[in-house]
Amino acid sequence: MQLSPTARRIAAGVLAVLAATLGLIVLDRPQPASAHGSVTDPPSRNYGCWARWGSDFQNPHMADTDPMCAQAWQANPNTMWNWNGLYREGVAGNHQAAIPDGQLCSGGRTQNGFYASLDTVGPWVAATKPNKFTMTLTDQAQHGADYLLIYITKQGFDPTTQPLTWNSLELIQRTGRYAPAPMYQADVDAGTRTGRHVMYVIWQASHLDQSYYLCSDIIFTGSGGGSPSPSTSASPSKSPSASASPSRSASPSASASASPGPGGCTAAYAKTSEWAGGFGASVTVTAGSAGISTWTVKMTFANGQTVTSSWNATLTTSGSTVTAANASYNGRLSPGQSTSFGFNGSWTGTNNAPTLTCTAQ
Ligand SMILES: [Cu+2]
Repeated sequence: MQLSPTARRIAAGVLAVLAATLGLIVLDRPQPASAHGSVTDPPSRNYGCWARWGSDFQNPHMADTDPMCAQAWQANPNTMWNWNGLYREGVAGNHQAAIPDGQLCSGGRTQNGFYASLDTVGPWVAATKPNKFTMTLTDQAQHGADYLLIYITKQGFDPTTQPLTWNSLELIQRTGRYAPAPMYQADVDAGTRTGRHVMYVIWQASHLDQSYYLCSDIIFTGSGGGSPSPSTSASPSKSPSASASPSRSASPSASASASPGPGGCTAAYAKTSEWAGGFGASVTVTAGSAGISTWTVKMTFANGQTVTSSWNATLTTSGSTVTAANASYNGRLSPGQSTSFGFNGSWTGTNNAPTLTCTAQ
């Protein structure tokens, strides 16, 4: 049966009244672990902070290695715990009218500014991507999508020093509908952009007029696709806490190491940050000429490094070998498509890249 949005809202209202009469409480406001969604690859700002630090959010190293996450956790930890709840209702498609410049990443300070810290200008940790990449939106509630609007900042805009505005964005793509599913993907072509950018995704959910506003920070390698080029380097930027963090490495160093696995995938490793005793890394997994449905990346470390936290994959350690298995939402890749996972680790002495083996099915 096809109901108009209005009819659906009325029906939902009637159900809510009935439920209340029965003594039940019906809430669609953010509650910890409530089921909605966000862009998980490249990670949205608060999803990334949750993935990198959720199990370790009191780690003092966050302030010098990931200062934007540190300020967000300080402002309100619920911004991260509710990484999937950044939405407004009743916008009726008038997104630009509803959201003032400088407030794009918080959905116009939606929900009383619950997500306001995501608008803070500074060096957000960014995912390294080739210029053609696949973005993944995870929809834990399976709302479906009427459309996704995918914007990327114009070349020359610097998100580490300038507030995000509508005029700083270029609409790259408006997708069609997605039937309700645990995740939605879109192939994105960033053109000839290089360096640091923000991808801004508006997800118009289908169950009612609910729209999500999601900022993901990206460093484009300038390559057409596949593995990141080794010449990547982010423009180092001043951060409010940079002066207090002498050990913070100024720019990510990427070292590509591809190995054609028997199942048809390659993996490329990039160290994204390093500090005394710790480091962050991201690994890009690219399917070969045949599509794949699952992947595993075996990383063998020669210098005794250990993993302390990870995101977008499940990591298990056996001696000096760490095996990463895809998450539920990023195992399936069509030919040539890429996804990435990341981790934080500890090191002493030498911190060389691991050798990688990618296998897929
Ligand atoms: Cu929802």
